[in-house]
Amino acid sequence: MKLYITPGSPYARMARILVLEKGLESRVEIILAQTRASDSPYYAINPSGRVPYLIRDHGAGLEESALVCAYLDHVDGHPLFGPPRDDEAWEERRLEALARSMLDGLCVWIREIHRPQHERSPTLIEHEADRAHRMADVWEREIDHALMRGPLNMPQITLACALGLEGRAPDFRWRAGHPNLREWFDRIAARPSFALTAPPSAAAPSGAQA
Ligand SMILES: N[C@@H](CCC(=O)N[C@@H](CS)C(=O)NCC(=O)O)C(=O)O
Repeated sequence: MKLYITPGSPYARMARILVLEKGLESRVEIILAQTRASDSPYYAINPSGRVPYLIRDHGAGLEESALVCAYLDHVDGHPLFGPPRDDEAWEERRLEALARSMLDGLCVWIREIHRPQHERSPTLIEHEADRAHRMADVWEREIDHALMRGPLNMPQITLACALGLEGRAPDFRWRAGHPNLREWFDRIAARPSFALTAPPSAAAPSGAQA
């Protein structure tokens, strides 16, 4: 299989974490894609131009981090990250959606602050900054949910990839006033699959944009 990524993409990072957690390194070739360039050769491979993009061994390519992660989890016939037991299924999906909501907003914010100054919208930046800080308050409470403290799952991976964007957005100061979240994040960030996929910090080239 071939997995197209950029080093700074939190969505691609989720797929890279799955590759490492599932021990699929020998089966998945990680390839750097050139995104956000008008004449990128990557568009001939994936016309949407987005990452992650997984080309299966004998099949069409897959887009969308949730689908790519689910495929990587199931490819060996021994899924580790779902589906959860019936009574937990909706709770897990609720938490994953909450984490993804934060992640999606952060990516909009980070893209905006990486634009040339004259193209940036202060209104959008303020809107996304406020959203991110509200979501950090929500997660300070939710982080004690049993599913966030139990075995690794997609809500945990998604939230950690969102919080891990702190180095890409200097004003995303979620640590202050959120001691539970800080303790949780620092523990999960030390896991080898997270440490090995940490995004480059703010001054990275455009290929590392969120
Ligand atoms: N909903 C998609 C989002 C993927 C996405 O937006 N990836 C960004 C990088 S963080 C990208 O490839 N951007 C390139 C572009 O928009 O052309 C997913 O979950 O995979």
